[in-house]
Amino acid sequence: MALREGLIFGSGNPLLDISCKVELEFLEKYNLKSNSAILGDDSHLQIYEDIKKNHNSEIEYIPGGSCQNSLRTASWILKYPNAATFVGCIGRDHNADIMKEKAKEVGLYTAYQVTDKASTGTCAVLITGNDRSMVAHLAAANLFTSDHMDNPEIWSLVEKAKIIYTTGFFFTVSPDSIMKLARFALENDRPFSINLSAPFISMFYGDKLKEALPYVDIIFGNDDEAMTFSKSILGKESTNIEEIAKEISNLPKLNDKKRVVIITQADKPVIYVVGDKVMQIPVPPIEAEKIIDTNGAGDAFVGGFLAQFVQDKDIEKCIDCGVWASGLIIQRSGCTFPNEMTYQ
Ligand code: 26A
Repeated sequence: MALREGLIFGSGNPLLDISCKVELEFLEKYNLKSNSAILGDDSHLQIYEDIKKNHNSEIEYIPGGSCQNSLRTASWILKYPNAATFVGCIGRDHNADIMKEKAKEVGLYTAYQVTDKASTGTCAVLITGNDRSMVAHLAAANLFTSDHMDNPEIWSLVEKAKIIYTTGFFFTVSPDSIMKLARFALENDRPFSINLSAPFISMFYGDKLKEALPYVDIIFGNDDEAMTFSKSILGKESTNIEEIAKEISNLPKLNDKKRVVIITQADKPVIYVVGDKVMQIPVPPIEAEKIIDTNGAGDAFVGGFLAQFVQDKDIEKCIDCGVWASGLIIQRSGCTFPNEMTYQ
């Protein structure tokens, strides 16, 4: 399939990651789990000051935001300018400029909504060993409105897309824009894909997630998120990921295509379910010394998947590229890419 502009359309929270290695006591002070993502509240306002005071030399500023990471990864793999479009809301500030520049470097087209009412969102990424605890301060990202997509230039990119992707995280911001994309996808026979993103989405945004699910053709998540989904949405406590994935695949759907459910489990095999068909794809081991941080691993997996999907590759090939991309990203800080490598 020939590459072209606008193959992937994605919406999410554009965030600048402020990443730093911390001690476990630091997480305890703010009552944070070592491997999770949450929305920050007033009790987290001091985190940035605190890391600056204690770790100033080791702080890294990396473009982040889950969907934006996936689309930067897909763009970097495809190496075709503007093959993917990302929308989300930013402020008018230096952090926004850093993100724009980093997106442009890999050829991701960003059609940001810009607000004067808040600064660009940030995410504290607190690294302990191989784990990362993320506290998002959405700020401008929280002000995204679905009418941004009514701009004819942007809507034409939705219409052009071969696949539409959004994150569970975005349900905290703009469920109506998710539904707008979902309805378009259904009516125009375009695959609609989402990510479970974090346990708190199923726990606290379950109603919104349930409303979108009948439209979802491809759903990504990790084992933790699958288990929370089972407990909060299916009402069943279970640790059997294959069974949970099967149940998710078989939940009611508005078109007659079977829902594809893809659950990653860190270094354990990726579980991939279509209806009642369950498959496992092994993940090649990466030596512990080579792992820098796992920030962005799940996002890179999705990016690799999407990059192959839009080239009409079969699901196994899409997952293989996802595994390759996430393996690469954990050997680097955040979701950043080596220039010289390409996926074969
Ligand atoms: C609404 N929340 C909590 C979030 C996020 C988020 N992206 C969007 N919304 N919390 C963390 N992230 C991003 O996840 C990436 C790693 O998977 C971080 O910015 C980080 O780049």
